[in-house]
Amino acid sequence: METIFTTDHEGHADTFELIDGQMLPGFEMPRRAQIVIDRVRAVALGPISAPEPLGGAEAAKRVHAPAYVDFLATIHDRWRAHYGDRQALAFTFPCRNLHQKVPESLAGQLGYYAFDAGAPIVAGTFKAAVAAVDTALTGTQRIEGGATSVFSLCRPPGHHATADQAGGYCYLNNAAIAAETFARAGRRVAILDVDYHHGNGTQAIFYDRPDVLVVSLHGHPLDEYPYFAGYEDERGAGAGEGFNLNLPMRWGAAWDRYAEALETGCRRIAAFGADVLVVSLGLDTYKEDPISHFRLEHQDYLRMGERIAALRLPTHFVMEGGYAVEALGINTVNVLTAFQGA
Ligand code: OKP
Ligand code: ZN
Repeated sequence: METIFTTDHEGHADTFELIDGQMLPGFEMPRRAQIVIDRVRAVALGPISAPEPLGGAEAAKRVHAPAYVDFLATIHDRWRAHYGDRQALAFTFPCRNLHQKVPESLAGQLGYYAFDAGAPIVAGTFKAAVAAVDTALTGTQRIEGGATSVFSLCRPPGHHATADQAGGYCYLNNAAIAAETFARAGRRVAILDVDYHHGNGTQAIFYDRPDVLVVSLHGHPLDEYPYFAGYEDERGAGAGEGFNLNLPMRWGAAWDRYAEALETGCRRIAAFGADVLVVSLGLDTYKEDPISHFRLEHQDYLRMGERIAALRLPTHFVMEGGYAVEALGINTVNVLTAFQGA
């Protein structure tokens, strides 16, 4: 399996995030991608290629509001002119049910274009986010060219990003952009999101559409971030009703329970008749993950890769979360090697 990767993510670094009321160094750090690419090399998963320059900033507008992408492109320069070279972070959000104008101020725009204070923006954030989109678009091209699988090693992750809001370490929704690109090429696309957190951005982007199936396995919103989405009764809207499947699990889920949900999700994908699969590959379901509460073990990721392979679909793996950094390479590449060997 080919891996698409660039070091352009490295400028998205030295972030701080609010954890339980304290500002702490961000869990979503450059070393995550480094340890995964190291493991890809160590097991000789396959060739490693740089992304093609596919115009990720413009292509992102296939799923994102143009004004949101333009905001991301310019916000840190504007921020830096006032506050110096430190991170910009949303901290005030629109009130429910009030008419929302796009503010002119930095703080107002940061809040308008975010749903939480979990997506810090530093000088290198936009370059990294666009490189991640180019990575996912290059992966998509490989599948369109006939590859049966590809691994897009994107960083930062994307699945929380909505059409016009950053949040949860996410800015541009790499997997959604890949899926939309497949859909525009006439493919019948399913997205399987196995990240520990509900992919609220991906869900929202495709919620009213019957042509892209979204299946997500995640920590139950009663327990877990993003708290306001991910319930089982969110099944899609209008023409999209029945084309969103949420499979939430309460804290403590281990492989036995997880495997049942994965089986349900995979059967739905087969019934949908997908001809291409995008996997939002988050590894924060691991038992040692510092911000998560499932109990998967190294070898469970082999079973995950085998089950996904049994769908017999061209499969585009797109990197999402996973914060037990020292284990992240093994867990990620276990999914991929088992898929490849199946
Ligand atoms: C991004 B991805 C934990 C706070 C959680 C946000 C987590 C974002 C995860 N106390 N903060 O889905 O891996
Ligand atoms: Zn996650």
